[in-house]
Amino acid sequence: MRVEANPFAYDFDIDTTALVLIDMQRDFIEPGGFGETLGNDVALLEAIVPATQTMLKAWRDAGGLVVHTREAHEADLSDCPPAKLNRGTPTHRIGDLGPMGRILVKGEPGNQIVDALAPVEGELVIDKPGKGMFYATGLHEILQNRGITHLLFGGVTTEVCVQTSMREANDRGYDGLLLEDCTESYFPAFKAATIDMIRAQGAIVGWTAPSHALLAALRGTGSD
Ligand code: TIU
Repeated sequence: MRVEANPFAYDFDIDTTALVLIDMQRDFIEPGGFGETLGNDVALLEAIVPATQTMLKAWRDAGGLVVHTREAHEADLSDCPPAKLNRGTPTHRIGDLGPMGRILVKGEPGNQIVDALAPVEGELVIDKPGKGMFYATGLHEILQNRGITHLLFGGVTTEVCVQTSMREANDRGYDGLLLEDCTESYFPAFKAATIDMIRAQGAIVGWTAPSHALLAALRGTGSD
């Protein structure tokens, strides 16, 4: 299957490709979570939910593997290094009690994936203590065991957890494609810069494409 992508066409087989949705959790997308405690306007991020939902449905219908990640820490914060815990001047720190429970803590209401994109049986849900999806998660081994070589990325935020995960994936030998309208940042300029730098220098980190290009490929109306 071929997607019209940048900087050039992206070829993949559904059987060896996973759709990865990074951290589409209430902590980043809804008021009262980690994103807002850092001083961000979370309204921008909610806007990508409909396009991401359409993509998720099409990928499920095509029979592709779905991976959801959450940025999530143990209740005792034993997996949260002081360097992460103490960074900046948020109104609430990781582990503090906010309106949606303890910030970025496993099992809390704010740590759940938004309802519109909730995982279904058979999909992978990976809790990650870092920004990247491979650090301390075992995900590489899981994907290798399933023969996955290609990863389609959506999620938040573009320049933090999504970009870190794409770079980690690139270094592990995956071909990654970022779905441009299924990712968002609190800073539009950072999103634009991230898309530019991913596909620069002949896809140095990977490819990017609007979701309609992937949908067209799945419908068989793409270029191949
Ligand atoms: N702060 C910010 O932009 N992002 C994060 O802290 N985590 C993710 O991107 N998921």
